[in-house]
Amino acid sequence: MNTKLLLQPSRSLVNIERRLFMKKTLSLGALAMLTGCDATDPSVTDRILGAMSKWNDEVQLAIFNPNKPAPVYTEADITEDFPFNGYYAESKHPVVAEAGFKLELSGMIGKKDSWTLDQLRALPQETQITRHICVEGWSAIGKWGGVRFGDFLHMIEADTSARYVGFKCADNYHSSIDMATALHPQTILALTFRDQVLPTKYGFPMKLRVPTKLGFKNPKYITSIYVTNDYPGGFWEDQGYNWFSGS
Ligand SMILES: Nc1nc2c(c(=O)[nH]1)N[C@H]1C(S)=C(S)[C@@H](COP(=O)(O)O)O[C@H]1N2
Ligand SMILES: [Mo]
Repeated sequence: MNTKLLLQPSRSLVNIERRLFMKKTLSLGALAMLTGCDATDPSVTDRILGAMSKWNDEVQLAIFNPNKPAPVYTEADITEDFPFNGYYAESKHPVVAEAGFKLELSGMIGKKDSWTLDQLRALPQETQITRHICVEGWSAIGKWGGVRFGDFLHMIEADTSARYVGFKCADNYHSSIDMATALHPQTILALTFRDQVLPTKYGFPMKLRVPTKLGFKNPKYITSIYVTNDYPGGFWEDQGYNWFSGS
């Protein structure tokens, strides 16, 4: 199975899907507007909807299988020009200074002391080569290194019976994940990219790397982490993107 092709569906298909994510529902009229196709012709609508759901199914099967870890790749598979993405142009991404930086912790956490980057770097580190999938129609394989997030949560005595872990970012982005995903062995608090300090555009000082979720649930430029039972939502989640978006 050529997963590379499967995971890079046509731009228009993804755009439709993206709008569907946001709309959640779809009328025939909307489908016609989005695609410019004659939505009163059932064979056309069937083909579009069929292709969309096929893409979904294949992504789900290839990546988001709750019974299997996300696929891992080799150094040779790493995407040379890993794309930047954000809700603004690349030139506008935040630049967080290391001097004085401290990761803030709050909510249902026993040890709420903040963490410097050197303290985080002194913890056991691991790397992963996994595929990042953006709902905007691209996917890329990258290598990230950092602290296994579940270990970190235990270390700070987070209440792991809580429902959510939320993230606040230097660019005012925010996102949240369920506790099971937070404790997933492949979820890491990434401090490096391709064995170098995480470049600013990819989220310095740290990003949460969650290979079992879509790209938008991988917050970059994290400045604070909290544990809560109150649904925290997120930047895209609040605009109608499916909150779960993964396995
Ligand atoms: N802080 C922050 N994190 C973010 C985003 C963002 O705009 N701000 N965009 C998300 C989306 S939609 C994607 S696809 C990835 C892109 O990560 P990359 O720039 O490392 O490829 O970051 C995610 N995390
Ligand atoms: Mo994305």
